[in-house]
Amino acid sequence: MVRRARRTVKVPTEADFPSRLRSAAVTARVGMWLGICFTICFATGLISHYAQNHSQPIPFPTSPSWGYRVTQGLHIITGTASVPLLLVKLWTVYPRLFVRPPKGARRLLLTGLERGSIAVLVAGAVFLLASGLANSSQWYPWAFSFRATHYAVAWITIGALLVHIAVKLPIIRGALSSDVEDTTYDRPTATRPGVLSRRGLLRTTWVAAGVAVLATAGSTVPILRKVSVFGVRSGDGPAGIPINKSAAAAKVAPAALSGDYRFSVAYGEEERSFSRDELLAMEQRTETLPIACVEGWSASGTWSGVRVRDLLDLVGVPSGSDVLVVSLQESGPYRETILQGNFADDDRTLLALALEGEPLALDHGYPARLIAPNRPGVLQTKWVTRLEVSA
Ligand SMILES: Nc1nc2c(c(=O)[nH]1)N[C@H]1C(S)=C(S)[C@@H](COP(=O)(O)O)O[C@H]1N2
Ligand SMILES: [Mo]
Repeated sequence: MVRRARRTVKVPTEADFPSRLRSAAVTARVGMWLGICFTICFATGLISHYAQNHSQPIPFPTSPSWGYRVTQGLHIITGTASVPLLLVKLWTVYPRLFVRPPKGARRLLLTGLERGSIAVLVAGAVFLLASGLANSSQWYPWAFSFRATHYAVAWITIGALLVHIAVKLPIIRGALSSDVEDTTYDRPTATRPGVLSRRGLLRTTWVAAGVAVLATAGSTVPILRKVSVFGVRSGDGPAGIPINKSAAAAKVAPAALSGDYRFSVAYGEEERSFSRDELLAMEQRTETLPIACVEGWSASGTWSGVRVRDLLDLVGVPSGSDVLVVSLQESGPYRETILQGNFADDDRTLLALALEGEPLALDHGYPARLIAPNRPGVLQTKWVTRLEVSA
């Protein structure tokens, strides 16, 4: 029998990380930009969450029509830029994990609380960025509701971030107000010169964040499309507008192409029904409005069709009423949506029948789709068959 040699596992100590690049002078600078990105991402995330709520005690505005396009574009761009910033920041502070806990119950407790809040912050940030990136590449490998979970974790993370900034404020201020080469806030054992200078590391970090931004922004900013390797769906699709869910994926093709298609508008018992040709015979309006997907891409189109308010007037729907928009889709979370009263009453809100002068493509919502200004893409219901208001 061969006796296994006993192996000793050596837990590293912070002295095992001697690079002077791992300094609070670097951490604070990267952290400041990470904080700015996180704040913009949080604020635009709150806007997006509110815009998707069914009930909006303060009505979400319908103007400017491109508002959601900008806020959601910023959300995805700042989120993506945060990935390299977070990685570099974690790299610079990583050795601190191996600092031996202090003696004495009080100091141990304080250190425990501080590390606990950092653990929450790091776990929250990693979750938000990873789930957000997966979502923007249309990959949903989880069972929970993305929106509810991402929203809840965002609040926890922003809380932990505020605690973290408050605790570190003296170091942050000291480090930011002195030169990046200053060693006041360095660990005593971090003295070995790095492969880069500190300025070199910072410059590389900004470039990495810039590349991440350019690679994402093309989903929203047309001139950047060519460089946007992450903007998977930019620019393709009929009339230059990407397709989110195809008619085949939504299993609506037979119903959408059937000669039996009818569109109806109902207010209580009052109801009117139309074929697509009858809709085309009504007064047609044209509006240029963007589709801005929550996943970050957006594109502007010129839509023609019947004004939703004109349709509601046919059955006497009072102004300000919320409208249920029903699609031909038999299942799926976006089968039906609520069109809030102020959106239903806006003159630019259409039941679109055409895009860029051509009949709507099946994948863009043929025979008819909703298009409203400043509305999250996910609520721009395709394959619409009914507008309904309860009396
Ligand atoms: N019925 C129905 N409408 C829908 C969807 C859907 O899954 N089902 N997806 C929505 C989403 S998430 C977006 S971003 C837009 C995209 O519209 P497009 O595919 O015409 O670009 O359609 C919306 N309308
Ligand atoms: Mo979307």
